Amino acid sequence: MMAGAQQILPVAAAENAHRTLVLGMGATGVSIAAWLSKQGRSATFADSREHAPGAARIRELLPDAELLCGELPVNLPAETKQLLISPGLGLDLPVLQDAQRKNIPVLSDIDLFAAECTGRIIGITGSNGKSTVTSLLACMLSAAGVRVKAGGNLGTPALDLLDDETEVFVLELSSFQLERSGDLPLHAAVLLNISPDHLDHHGDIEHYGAAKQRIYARCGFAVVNRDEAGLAQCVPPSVPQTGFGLGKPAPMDWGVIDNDDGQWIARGNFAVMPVNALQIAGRHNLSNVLAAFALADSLDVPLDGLVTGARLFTGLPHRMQVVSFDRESDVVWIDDSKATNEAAALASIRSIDGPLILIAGGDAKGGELRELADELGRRNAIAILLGKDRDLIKSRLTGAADVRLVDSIEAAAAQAAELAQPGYTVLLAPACSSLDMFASYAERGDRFAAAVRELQR
Ligand code: UMA
Ligand code: ADP
Repeated sequence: MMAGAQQILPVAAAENAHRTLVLGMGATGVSIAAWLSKQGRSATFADSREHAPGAARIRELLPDAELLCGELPVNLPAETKQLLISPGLGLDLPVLQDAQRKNIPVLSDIDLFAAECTGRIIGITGSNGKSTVTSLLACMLSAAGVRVKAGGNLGTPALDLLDDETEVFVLELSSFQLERSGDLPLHAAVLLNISPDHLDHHGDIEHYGAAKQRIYARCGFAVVNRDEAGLAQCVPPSVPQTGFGLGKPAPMDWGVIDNDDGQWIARGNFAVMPVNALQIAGRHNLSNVLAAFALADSLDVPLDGLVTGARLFTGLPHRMQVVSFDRESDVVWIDDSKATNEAAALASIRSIDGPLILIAGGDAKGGELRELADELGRRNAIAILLGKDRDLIKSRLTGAADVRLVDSIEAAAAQAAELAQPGYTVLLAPACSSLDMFASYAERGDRFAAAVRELQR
């Protein structure tokens, strides 16, 4: 049973240190420990990993907590009154079934956050663009004079953001977090897009989409991507909607209009800022900017401040980051290591003109990658593949692209340097997660950039 935030155990009812069971001792588990510690409470923590990354920190925060490392309990410890679950754990755990049998509420850190938060919460989900829209919106609101904090799946766990001064909390919410939370009381929310990702966990796109659309369940304002068919139907009928899309907008929506001096971001007919004033490139990023404006529209915030923030935003690392433009060889090297699924890689590939060498591969997470193969075939691109699913990708690409297999990101960069001709772009957009070979997408991107620098010495 996933419970709503109103069922959170009151502090007074939790005097017994071990009435709360927390599953997972990663970043979320540590944030829950810090939150419990501030309330003078404790808990039992469990993690299936022998060396759970947050165990030492939890021990510091809660010296009397019971820590179970190496396997998860099958049944709830006696007296357990609530169970808190981290996003990385599956929902098929026997202990969750035990909780359901015993009618014990199962909550996420986001439920705890929402129950305690005094500011307005804006929720952002989608298969791609979440981190960009979350950071961009925070940048825009900050430039407009709003006291704002951003976090959640972005990196800083939601509970670590809590304070009484912040007016707006912008939360990136993953499908895992939404699936493990009750109906969240969000001031405004957006589901940016849905494309296949994490299918190894969710089973199919329907279950994945169902988790994501939960973001709208209890929101005050729904922001809807008009360019993605079917998303408007995910919003409950009673919730007001503002739309955004890359075409000419309806009167209250956000979109793009053509003026004498080029394309402008517009609300209805009102031209707000020129598209060429943005520092982030590609149509997918223009869509992200429109989403951020539409979300900000739900707050009473001066528009010129928002425009300043949008102009200032230079993008996040490992998202279409130019790591080198070598004038001598006339080759551009781009790190888009955060393109961890097919749709993200396609958006990036399509924002680049001219001849292309794509470095891809890793863990495809159950993705099919057929559209990627078609696109590379159309582009007559060269594909350099690495990682766990390189053979799967190769089998999709056979005949469609010139394919090379390598064993490391350094070898991929070296191979690309050999093949690149003047005018080429070398793009790292793996369409896969990095975890089969790297600690994170960031490490993959950093190693790529270092290899490129090394080749140019
Ligand atoms: N794990 C175990 N056994 C356990 C608990 C966890 O093997 O008992 C594994 C999980 O399967 C997972 C890893 O440990 O592979 C981390 O899981 P976790 O629940 O402990 O994760 P946290 O460290 O708490 O980090 C989570 C988010 N991670 C996931 O959802 C996997 C972080 O998003 C998020 O920044 C953080 O909470 C704060 O909110 C990361 C992420 O990769 C960036 N998210 C996925 C994505 O963006 O695609 C969803
Ligand atoms: P997320 O947090 O959802 O993973 P990011 O903002 O970190 O999204 O962007 C990850 C990658 O997804 C980018 O590097 C880019 O390749 C792609 N991307 C970003 N925004 C979009 C979008 N609106 N539609 C499709 N792809 C996108």
